[in-house]
Amino acid sequence: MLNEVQISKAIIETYCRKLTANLELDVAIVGGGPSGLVAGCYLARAGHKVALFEKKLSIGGGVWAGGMMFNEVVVQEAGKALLDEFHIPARTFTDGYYTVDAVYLASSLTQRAMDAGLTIFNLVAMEDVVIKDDRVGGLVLNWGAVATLDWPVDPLVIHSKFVIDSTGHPANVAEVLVRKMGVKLDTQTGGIVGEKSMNAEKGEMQTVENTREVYPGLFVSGMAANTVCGGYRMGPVFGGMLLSGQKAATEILKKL
Ligand code: 48F
Repeated sequence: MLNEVQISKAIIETYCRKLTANLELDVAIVGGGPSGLVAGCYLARAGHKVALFEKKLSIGGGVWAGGMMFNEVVVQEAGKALLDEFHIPARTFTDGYYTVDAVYLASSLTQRAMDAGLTIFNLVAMEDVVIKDDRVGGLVLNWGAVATLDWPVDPLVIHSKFVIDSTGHPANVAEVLVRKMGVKLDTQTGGIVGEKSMNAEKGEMQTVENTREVYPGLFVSGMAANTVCGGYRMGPVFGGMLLSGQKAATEILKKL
C-alpha cells in the first residue's frame, strides 16, 4: 500500500540532502541554457563539484524555441564538432549548416551534463552574489517564483570558488555586481557595455572571445558574455553558445 506521507518524506529528505551537499562548490553556474549546460558538463567530467541554478521550471534556456518557436536548432561546423563529442546527432542541411531537433538537444545536453555529475536545481534563482576579499565567492539564492513575484522572502546562500554567469541576454549576475557593488568589469568601459544588433558571423566569434573572467571569481559565458563585453547578437545559431560553455570550463579548470 502506498503511503502518501512516505512519498512526501522521500521527496523532502532527498532534496534536503542534495541541497546540503551543494552548499560549498567548486563552481556555481547560474542559468541552464546551452552555454551553462556545456560548461557544467566539462567541469563535472573533470571531477569538480558543480551545481547549476535555473530560475525556471525547465532546463535548456533558449534551446527549446529554436528560432521564433520553430523548434529546430542550427549549428555551424565548429558547433557540430562539439555535438559529435557529446554524441548528439545533427543532420546536414547544406554545406557547413547542421540542424538538431531543439527538444532533443535541450534534453540531451541536460542528460550528458547530469551523467557527468552536474547537479541541477531548477526553480531556484540567483538574486545576489557573495563578495569576500574583493572576489565573487558564492551566490544568494531564492525560489524562482519568489524572485518573479518580488516577495520579501530572505534567501539562502552557497559558497563557490567560481561562478559562471550563463543567464543569457540579461547577464543577471554581472548586472547585480555592477549595480550593487559598483565594480569595474574587465571591459573597455568598466561597466556592462550591452549587446549590439545582429551579426551572426561576428556575434558567434565574439561570444567565445568574450567568455572570460570579468571580475575575480566571476566568469561570463554565452550571450551574457556579449552583453557584458558589447558583442553582436547572433540570433538563432547555437555553435558559439556550446563553444563558449566549453571555453568557460577550460579556463576555470586551469585555475582550480
Ligand atoms: O538564454 P539562455 O539560453 O543562455 P545562453 O547559454 O544561450 C543563449 C541562447 O539560448 C540564445 C542565443 C542563441 O544564439 O542567443 O539566446 O547564453 O539561458 C539563460 C538561462 O538563464 C536563466 C534563464 O531562465 C535561462 O534559462 N536565468 C536568467 N536569470 C537567472 C537565471 C537567475 N537570476 N537565476 C537563475 N537562472
